[in-house]
Amino acid sequence: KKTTTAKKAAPAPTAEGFAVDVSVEQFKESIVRNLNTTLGTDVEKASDKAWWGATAAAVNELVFSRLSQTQKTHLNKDTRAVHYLSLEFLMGRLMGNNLQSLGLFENAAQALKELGHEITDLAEEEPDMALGNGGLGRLAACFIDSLASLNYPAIGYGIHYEHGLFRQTIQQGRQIERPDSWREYGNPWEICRPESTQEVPLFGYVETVFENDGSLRKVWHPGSVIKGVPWDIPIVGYKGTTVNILRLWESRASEFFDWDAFNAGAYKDAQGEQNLAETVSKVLYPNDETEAGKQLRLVQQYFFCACSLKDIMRRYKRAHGNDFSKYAEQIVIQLNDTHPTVAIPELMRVFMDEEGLNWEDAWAICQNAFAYTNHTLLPEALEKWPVYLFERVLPRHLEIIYEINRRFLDEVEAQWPGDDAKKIKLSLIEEGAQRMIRMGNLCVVGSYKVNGVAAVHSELVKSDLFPEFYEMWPEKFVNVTNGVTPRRWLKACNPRLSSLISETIGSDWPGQLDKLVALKPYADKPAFQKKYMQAKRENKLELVNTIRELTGVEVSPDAIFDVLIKRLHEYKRQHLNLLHILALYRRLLENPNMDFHPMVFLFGAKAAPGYKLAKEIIYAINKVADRINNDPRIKDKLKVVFLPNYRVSLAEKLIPAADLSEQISTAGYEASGTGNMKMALNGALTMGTMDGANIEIAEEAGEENMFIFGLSVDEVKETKAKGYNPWDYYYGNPEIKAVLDWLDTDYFTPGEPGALSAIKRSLLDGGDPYLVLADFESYSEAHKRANEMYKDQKAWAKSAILNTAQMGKFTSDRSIEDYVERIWSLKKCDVK
Ligand code: OX2
Repeated sequence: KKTTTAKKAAPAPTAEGFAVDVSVEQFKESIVRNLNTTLGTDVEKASDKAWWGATAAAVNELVFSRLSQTQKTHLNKDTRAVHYLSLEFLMGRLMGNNLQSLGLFENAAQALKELGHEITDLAEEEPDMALGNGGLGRLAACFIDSLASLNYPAIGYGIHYEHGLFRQTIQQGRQIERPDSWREYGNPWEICRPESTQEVPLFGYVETVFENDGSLRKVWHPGSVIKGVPWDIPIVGYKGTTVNILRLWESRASEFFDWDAFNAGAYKDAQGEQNLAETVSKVLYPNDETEAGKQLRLVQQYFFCACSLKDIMRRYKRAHGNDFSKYAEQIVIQLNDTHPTVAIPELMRVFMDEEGLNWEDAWAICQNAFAYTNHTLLPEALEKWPVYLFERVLPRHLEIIYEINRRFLDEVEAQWPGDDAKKIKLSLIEEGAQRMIRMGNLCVVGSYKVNGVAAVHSELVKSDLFPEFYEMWPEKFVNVTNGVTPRRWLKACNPRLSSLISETIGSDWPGQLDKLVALKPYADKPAFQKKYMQAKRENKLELVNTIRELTGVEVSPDAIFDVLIKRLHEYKRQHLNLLHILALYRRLLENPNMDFHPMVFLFGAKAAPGYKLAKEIIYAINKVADRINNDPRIKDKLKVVFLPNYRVSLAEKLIPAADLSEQISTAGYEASGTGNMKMALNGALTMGTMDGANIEIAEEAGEENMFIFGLSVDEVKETKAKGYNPWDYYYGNPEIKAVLDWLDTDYFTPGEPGALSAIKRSLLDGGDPYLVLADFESYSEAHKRANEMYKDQKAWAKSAILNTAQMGKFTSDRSIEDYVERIWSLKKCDVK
């Protein structure tokens, strides 16, 4: 019998502590064998897609045995585990990351080379797994990577969307959304587990049953039942010992759901339910930081929470039977934003209606099992559900929420006797023409910890968002500053810099990012500076090619690459950058010999399909880009590029090539940011406001190695309190007036004057809610400092190196250790 690579390799960890050691020859053998036996093709006729698939299969041979081993170990040791509930996991591609985690990237690349293929080319065959919108979803992906890398028992729960975030194309400057079909041709990384299918009830009514002993019992008679089928994605920890899973639920029609309706002749109703069942996991809501407010979204939320809680319960009962006294000791459920809040009343329902616990016991367990992460203070993102929707979709949960509220308002009364205004403000139910359930309040009441995602944000959560809750339960509120996985965001995406770092200070930094401080002494060594800047330049050269392929625009690697990549939102102020570009253009037109180092402004951003102004900003960027890039008068000094379809795999190309990292949100609005960390780690200097994690980046990297500008959080509040008037800036600063008036002409949209006016209107008539004009001048000054500094390549190199050297804090491994210490109390569990 043939032995597989996995069987040969499993017992042989490498000297550096990687779990498996696979030689180039073994890898070749495995790829070719999988080409034949898994892909059903051969070396002569295989397509690139097949080669990629065979390589993935070869990786899986190594991963699956570790996966079973991990699950066995966790079961036997019956360890406490974290269950990370998130409606979004923005995973990107998995091949590079899995190979890096196994320590096999070089051998795999060499094996493929000897078989006639470049691993970087084959990598392009993998579609991004874009099951998230932006920072919140990508954070979840970094966290499950770190949990596995640190050997913590953990599972991620989410939805197996058929379509992830839309694919963006740009036509005549405008964003067009196209469906994303990431698993059209199958996905080798996921395993279907039909044996763990769950059923989810929906709709219907609640019956009150009077028992003989005088007590009441509630019985929910659902109107329909849908099925949740789990798909598991193995999450390979760095060095490959722990392989946790991400479990994503796919909705299907249940076998029994429609029989009653069907037999009664209500074929159409039955069909309707079939449709619902299949629609639930069809598509990710493309909103970032905006509440969707649609029934289907509520059903999505309940669907994955109910499936996940049943899955957790099944595992719990296997070890503890019906003794729930250990539940909160063994299980912590982290709510990634308010999206999974309905898990709180669902767990209450399960304990009371299905397991027969009384309210007090059930509530005590719940309150010790849930913890909640807040990611934003934006009012439009704070979820509220109309009571009537709950009544229709989840009638039993509504009753439970009312009872939670009744008991909670008694506590409010005890704290502030007779203060009805407090009760109105804190109630889980917002009264009004349309009564609403406040999901944020429910989270705070039902969780034992509430955290913000950067120091300043966590303070604002206490002082501005939930001040009374903070007064009631001060110890509930903690901070955990975000982080990013250095495996993906440095080691895998920037091999040039990674090799240089490893040659210089050793190769254990991907698992212990603090070690990067050892680079500090090299920051002013000319020889190291040269190598560091050489790596940056080669990354830029590669990006120059990507830009040409994607947009046809030709840019020079000698220019400063200024990168602004994130979801499009007014508070992130892409339009501040755009106005400044217009100002530069104007200055250059007036004085083409102006002392100015050439710049390339790179943008990547998707706008929510219904967010009009965001789409207008994308249009304006593209129109301004057209005009500037084709203006021979200023030609080589300024280029503007909007890269279509920004996503994880594109970020991996932009970040290593960035010189300047634009982090220019209105202070107080960007909870943390994580792109800021990724770019600083890769040696870009931050152009930023004192907002979110920028503040902590400045503490680590030193303000002198950044370009800080703009109003602070307090100044923003003061400015608004005083009554901010954008017209003062319009009339007070001729340059601001000139660039805004430019938008009303047809200079950028020939024959169509005013096609870009929406931006000007939002800033003047709209009141400029994000203080773009207030920060313009200070932004422009900061850019002058950056441009000046770039001319001194040594000074620039030194600052860039000091950024890389001092980003150790921002590994998601540190974030996870903070969660463990402040919230989760997990123990590491070694998998042998
Ligand atoms: C984002 C926040 O906007 C961003 O600042 C943060 O870094 C990220 O979450 C991860 O914590 N949707 N996305 C976010 O918040 C919400 C809501």
